[in-house]
Amino acid sequence: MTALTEPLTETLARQLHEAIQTRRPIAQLTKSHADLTAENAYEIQRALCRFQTGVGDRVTGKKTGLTSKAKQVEMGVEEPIAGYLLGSTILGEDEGVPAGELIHPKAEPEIAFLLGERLQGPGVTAAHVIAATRFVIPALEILDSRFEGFKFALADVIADNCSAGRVVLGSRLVSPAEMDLRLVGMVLEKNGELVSTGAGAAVLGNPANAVAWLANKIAVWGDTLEAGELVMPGSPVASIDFRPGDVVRATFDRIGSVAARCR
Ligand code: OOG
Ligand code: MG
Repeated sequence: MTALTEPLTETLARQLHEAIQTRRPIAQLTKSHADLTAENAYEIQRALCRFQTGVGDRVTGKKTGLTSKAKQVEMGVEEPIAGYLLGSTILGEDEGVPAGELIHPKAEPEIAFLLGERLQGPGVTAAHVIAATRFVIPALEILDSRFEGFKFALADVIADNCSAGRVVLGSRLVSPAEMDLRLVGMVLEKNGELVSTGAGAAVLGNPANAVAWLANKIAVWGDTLEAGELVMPGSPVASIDFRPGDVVRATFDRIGSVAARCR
């Protein structure tokens, strides 16, 4: 498919917006539009963003997804993806994550980047990212696909803003300037039991590479990573189910830990 007609882009974005608001999953868009391209899907994503910011929300960050082998294998999609983060979806550790506002949440650990300076592609490298990052923060991303069964193809998950649900931020802020983020080890626990372990290098060789990839990717349609924005570089490990009563904790060497409770 080349360009989608304006009405079709809006119609598909509206279906996703309604799925988010009503917490009712929909069929994959690629089931009825088999030839949907990644470019079509980014247009749908931008239309979805306009719907969400049109009802009072605000973009306060950006995200990547599928930047590690573990995540690509988990979802069966072998390409990194880019999306946005809304202010209303960023939570502190003590708030608890309201499952009732989500369809079928999953949790995954990430090293969040809080930018002190703007990053505008093309030509952004990991070194630029580290220089522009004020702090890294231990974080859990709570994913929530709007598609039935949490299953999707590349174009579906792009249109669905990369399954963005909530982000839970820890309260410790560390400068990454003197740190080798590749070597930051991570332990993921659920309800006190070890689930998986990872390291920064699992995310495109270095989570800073994922942020650089994102800055260069969104430059294609004239977007930038802004000073003050939060950037999620992607999880080094597969996500885990997150149901009411569950407590998930991620501990990162030198960066600290973050816990999220599903309520
Ligand atoms: C897509 C989003 C993936 C990550 O960190 O890899 C993502 C999904 O798995 O539903 O956020
Ligand atoms: Mg993620």
